[in-house]
Order: sequence, then C-alpha cells, then structure tokens
Amino acid sequence: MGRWDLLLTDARIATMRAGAPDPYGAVEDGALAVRDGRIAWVGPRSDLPAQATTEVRSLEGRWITPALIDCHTHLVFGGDRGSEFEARLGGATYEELAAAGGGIMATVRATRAASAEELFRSARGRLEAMARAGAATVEIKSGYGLDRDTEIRTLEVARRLGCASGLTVRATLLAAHAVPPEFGGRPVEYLGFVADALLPEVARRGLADAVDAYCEEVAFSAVQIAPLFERARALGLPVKLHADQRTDGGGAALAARFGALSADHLEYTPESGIEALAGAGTVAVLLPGAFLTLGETRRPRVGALRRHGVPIAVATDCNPGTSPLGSLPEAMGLAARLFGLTPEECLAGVTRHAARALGLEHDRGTLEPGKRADIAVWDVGHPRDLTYWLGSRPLAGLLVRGQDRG
Ligand code: DI6
Ligand code: FE
Repeated sequence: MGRWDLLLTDARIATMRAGAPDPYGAVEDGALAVRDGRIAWVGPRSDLPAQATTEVRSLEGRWITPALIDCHTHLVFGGDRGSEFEARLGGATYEELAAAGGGIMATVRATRAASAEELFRSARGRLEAMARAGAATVEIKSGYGLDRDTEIRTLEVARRLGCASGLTVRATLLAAHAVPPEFGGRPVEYLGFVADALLPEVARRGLADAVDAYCEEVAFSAVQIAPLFERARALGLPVKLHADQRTDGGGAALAARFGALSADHLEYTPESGIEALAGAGTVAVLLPGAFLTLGETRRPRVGALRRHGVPIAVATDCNPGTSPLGSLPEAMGLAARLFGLTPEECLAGVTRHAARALGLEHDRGTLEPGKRADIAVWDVGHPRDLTYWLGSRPLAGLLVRGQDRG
C-alpha cells in the first residue's frame, strides 16, 4: 500500500454506499485517505492503519459527502426566457407561448445565432455556480440547435467546459428535442436526419456519451424514437429519455425496452411503466424544477418507484424554459417538498443514483475505496440539512480527485 497523498481526519462521513446499516452510510468520527486521485481508505479513525501520507488535514468535525452529480441539465443555450416567465405569471400557458413561436424555438433561434465563445461563456458561469453548490460532475445535453452545425457546436462547447473547468462534464445528444422549422410537420424525416447523418458523425468524433429524446405529444412519439435508439445502440451509445412528463406516452416502457441509463420526469408514468424500469435496471430521474415551474399537479409515483426498487435520482434539469434552476441542493429541497422524497433519498439521488444514471456508478457517487476522490465538505449539522434548508450555501470545500477546487 503506497504512500497516501492526503489524509482527511476529524470528519463526519456520509459515504452514501448502498446497503449500509446506518443512514447515509455514516461514519461519525471518520478518516479518508487519497492516493492518485482515488479513495485509498475510508472508515472510523480508530481503525486507521499506520501509513505514510504527504498531507494530513483535520476537517474539524465537518460532514463530507461524495461531490454532487447533476445527471440532467440543458446548460448550454443562447438567450433567455425571462419574458416568457413573466407572461406565464400573467396567465399565458407554456403551450400557448410555444404555439406563438416561443418556448424551445425561442431558445433554438438564440442558440443558432450565438457563437461558440458566447455559448461557452454563458454556460461557464452556470457551471461554476453548480460547483459552488457542491457539484463536480454535470451532464449537459444538446437540443437547442436542431441542425447539424449548432448541435455539433453545443456538444463541442460541452466538451470544452469539461476541459476548462476541471469538472467532469458528460455530454448527451438531444437533437430529438423538438422538430425544427426546416422540417416543420415532418418529425419522422427529421429523426431520420438525426439517426442517419448527425448521430454517426457525433459518435465517430466522440462528442457525446449518450443519446436522449423527448418522448411527448409536443415532440416525438415512442414509435418515432425507437429507430433512433436502435441506431444509438448499433453505434455503442447508451440512451436516456425524457419520458411521460406531460402525458403517458409510453416513455418509461420505451426506455426500459432499450435498457436506458435513465428515464427522466415520469410524472405520468403508470405502474406498468415503473415495473418495466425496475426490470431494465433503469434509473428514474425526478426533475422537481420543471414540475414546479410548469405548475404541474401530477406527481411521479414515488411509492411505486420505491416498491419496485427503482433507483431514484434528482437533477436540476437546468434550462431557460421549464427549469431555470442551477443548484442541486435546491433541487433536493424541492424533491422532498413536492415529491415526498426523504432527505436521504434526495442525497442518494444526487450522488450514488445520479452516478448510475450516467453509467458512472463504478467510478464515483459514493465514498468507498477505489472511487474517485470527488468530495464535498459541508458546514452543516447533519446531511439532511442539505435538503431541509433552501437557498443556504453550506459548501465549505470541494475536492476533485483529491485536489482542492477552491
Ligand atoms: N422537457 C422540458 O421541460 C424541457 N425540455 C424537455 O424535454 C423544455 C425546454 C424548454 O422549454 O426550453
Ligand atoms: Fe430536460
């Protein structure tokens, strides 16, 4: 066992490991050692083995958790939809604004008009805010381009954000977000362009880690999406799905059929769809920011998800239209209050289960030997405070691969 690089002591550790006897997998008077960016040892300080280490740091009794993981964002986009927000407060509906040329298409126009540098700069600010709230891994979807150049530019910006920030950015192709004006009224032809031209180029250039689609009446049906998912599978890319957000469109069943990493939203998913998710090992990603912003009243079937053992993740769905939300602790607080998740489920939802929703559960999401030393240090009295308090900023430190991110 070689020399450690860093030893954290006097720590209260929420390991978030599955099947632990204590809530949060908690270790009250714990220590955690790092070597080469990974966790080399973690446990009660009384069990600490004698081992040479370069730096010993007391955390003075602070809680530490796995750094948070946002497994569902639309972080790269141009423009702003604040005026639509005001219009909706004045009584306009999301659908009316979309029908009048607003909604997703307003952001598509702004994103197409934005340069890569403009997209990078605006998204960088949102990404840094997420890190200040405790996130070290963030998924970023395309989906505001809906043409080759802008979808590629969005994914390139996402990759650049990962390189520039030192955080982990996972990129997802969501060209199947809406039908662009050039393909007006022809969703099947548009998805054919995505599957036959755009996706092969994205896969060849390694610009995306997964493929997503919006399975909804206002976007694409399960039948229309299936050929795109077949192509993704043939190209070796996993899939995710925006499923059953506003209607029961069979989204969860489609996601399960393709062994999707995750099915997201799920407000209208029936129990049969939840059983299918359980059978496929697909993660349910709940997005309370969109639920709240849209004034939705139909809650995801959390009791059924629990009964069937479907892992539940929580994410911001950060986007300018339905979820202008840039902080995972706030998403946790909303998931508890709107969906009835417990604080421990919320924290598992932005750590262990969020990692699984990105196919990274073997690499991060818990504080266990061998996992990445992505660690959040908190000034809280208990891990549940991350969900209990809204709008506080309790992050005391963020380590990425055992290095302070400042
Ligand atoms: N579901 C949503 O709520 C967002 N996209 C999606 O698939 C809406 C995005 C927007 O309104 O800009
Ligand atoms: Fe989304």
